[in-house]
Amino acid sequence: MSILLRSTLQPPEITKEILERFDIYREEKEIPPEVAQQITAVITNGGLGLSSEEMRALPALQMISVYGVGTDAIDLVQAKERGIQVATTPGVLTNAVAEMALALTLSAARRVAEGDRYVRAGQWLQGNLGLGWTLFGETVGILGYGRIGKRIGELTRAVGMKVLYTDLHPTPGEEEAFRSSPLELARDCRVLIIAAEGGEKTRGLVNRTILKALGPDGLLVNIARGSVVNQHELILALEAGELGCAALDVFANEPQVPKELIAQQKLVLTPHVASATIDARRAMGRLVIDNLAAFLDGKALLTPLNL
Ligand code: 8YV
Repeated sequence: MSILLRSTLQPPEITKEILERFDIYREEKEIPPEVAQQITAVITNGGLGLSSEEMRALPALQMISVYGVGTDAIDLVQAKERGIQVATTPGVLTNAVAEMALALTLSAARRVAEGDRYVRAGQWLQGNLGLGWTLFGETVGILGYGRIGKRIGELTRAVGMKVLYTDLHPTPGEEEAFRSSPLELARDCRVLIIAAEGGEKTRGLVNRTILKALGPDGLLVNIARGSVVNQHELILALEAGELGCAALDVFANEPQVPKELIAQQKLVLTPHVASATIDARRAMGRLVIDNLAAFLDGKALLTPLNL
């Protein structure tokens, strides 16, 4: 047994190929110590990652192949110290994730999910659903202007929104749209979309002050990591009417979603599915396999992280 598979990959033919081509140990509960000694590579996903303790329990580990782009659940410091290579799946999920950001934005502004429940519950017979609002002419603020953030910019521009963003540095050629802090960004936009990395640097970054600045007509969209938002303060801001609405694909403690969020009909809540299209997942799975095969052949990884 030399490769630890932490979770099943979709579509099923990807997992089938992994099981056929590699010497796989499928993680269920505790990994027996004699197996742990022999693991040289791990296949994991963005949510599960590989914690400090889990990594320490694998003394022969040399490579981690991530089915996703998020590495916030992986102890990268230990990986670097031990010379463990890490590969992710950048690029191939950008369109899927950015499309989901647009879908959540549209769904919240036009009350799509709410309208669906309204029809199914027979409420239309008693009267019309309340009004939504048009995205055209509104301003979107993108927090985290990397690959995914930039694609969200293109898509939201296509529906007639003005795009602003914040990141560590302005993007050359797009200096005017840059805002130097999330607070400044929130003040200047109606829709704030989070596309930043998770992890300690961004933990709780979107707090009540920022949500208040977004305001009672504002919409918060998150397709990144639940940890970027202070979820408790988000609930308080929504309940106090300081923030208008939220459309969330990610949460602080997945798959737990607080009852206070579930109770609010105007919110759009999805189960961490931004990259979950057949095309994106197939391409992500292919990259996981190809990176692993390169490692086993002693070749350079296709999409390594620069640790
Ligand atoms: C996936 C993700 O949902 O890329 C990431 O970091 O969170 C997602 O693309 C996940 O890795 C698959 O479970």
